[in-house]
Amino acid sequence: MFDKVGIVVKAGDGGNGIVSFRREKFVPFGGPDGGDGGNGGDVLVIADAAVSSLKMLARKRYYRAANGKNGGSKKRHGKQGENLRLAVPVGTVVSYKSQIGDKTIIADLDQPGEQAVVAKGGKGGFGNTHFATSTNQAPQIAQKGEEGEENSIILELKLIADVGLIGYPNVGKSTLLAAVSAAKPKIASYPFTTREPILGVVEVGRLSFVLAEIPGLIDGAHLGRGLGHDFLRHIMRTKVLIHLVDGSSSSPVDDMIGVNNELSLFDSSLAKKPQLVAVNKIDLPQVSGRLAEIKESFASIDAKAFFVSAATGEGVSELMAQAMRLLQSAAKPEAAKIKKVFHPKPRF
Ligand SMILES: Nc1nc2c(ncn2[C@@H]2O[C@H](COP(=O)(O)OP(=O)(O)OP(=O)(O)O)[C@@H](O)[C@H]2O)c(=O)[nH]1
Ligand SMILES: [Mg+2]
Repeated sequence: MFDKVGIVVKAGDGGNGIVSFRREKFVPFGGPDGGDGGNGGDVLVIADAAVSSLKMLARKRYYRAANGKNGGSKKRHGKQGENLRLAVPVGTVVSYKSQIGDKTIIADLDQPGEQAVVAKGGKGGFGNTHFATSTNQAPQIAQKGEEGEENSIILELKLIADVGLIGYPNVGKSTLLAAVSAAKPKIASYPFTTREPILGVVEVGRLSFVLAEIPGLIDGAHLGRGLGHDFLRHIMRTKVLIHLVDGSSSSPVDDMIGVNNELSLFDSSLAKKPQLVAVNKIDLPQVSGRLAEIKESFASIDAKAFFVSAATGEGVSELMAQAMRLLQSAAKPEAAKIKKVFHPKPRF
């Protein structure tokens, strides 16, 4: 898999400025005319819809942009070093890697054409023309070009899921994902078992969609609490959400509202995503004994919930079928956006 690639990028060094003096017939003391060096080329990462994987970039470890050329006499500027553009798939996240291995995200290239400078080219040095003063009209100094930046970067391709599986910790997201797909997430009776989004392919008849467990959503997630922020960005890309709540909680409906609040605090468009709510763990007697009451509490806020048991599979296939239908209708407006082009026939 090439969904993560680490490379080193080096921007071009700036060209040197030079020391030079005008030499003309009949001008005994020509002034300084040393030109400036050209800037070194930058290294950029650019999202390209025609690129589908990071495989090509993984072939090399070191990438460098061209150096700037030195300045010339007669105040000639050195040529700029050409930028190096590395094309990556849309949906690539770019981070710097520090020497101790820490990662800092610098760009999330979501849209075709979006780009990020990952190493800045060095500035060209000044030629001696810049150093002439009233007392020193024949400066013998010029500036060296700056070195171009060198950085270790990590490129990660975010796998884009169609459906996000959200909910507070420990509600049974992993259990549900394991029940409907071949994914094998760790399941345990304590919160934060899942620490990174996990994907699985769900088959519904002849169709399928990619379901992602989004872990770590707690109150304050929009502020970065829990495993918060990073994962909320993942949900931005999904088209439909399955919102799982624990039927054995004191108030499943309040849990749903709590998580939804976090979503809208993070980004109002998240709260508007089509969402299916499912009350889980209905196999437990303390849950099955109060189904009517839970149903009533959802109805009182005009919400409808599915009732499922990820453990026994009850109600699960209906939930997935509904997610598939919702996904199909969510995908339709995209198709309608394609404009028809009419080519009028030429008249003779
Ligand atoms: N009885 C019962 N227990 C369930 C059901 N679904 C999940 N559980 C249990 O609930 C606990 C949490 O399940 P997980 O699937 O790990 O929950 P999660 O939402 O993925 O939790 P985190 O990843 O830790 O946030 C585990 O002990 C599961 O066995 C269910 O339908 N019925
Ligand atoms: Mg989990």
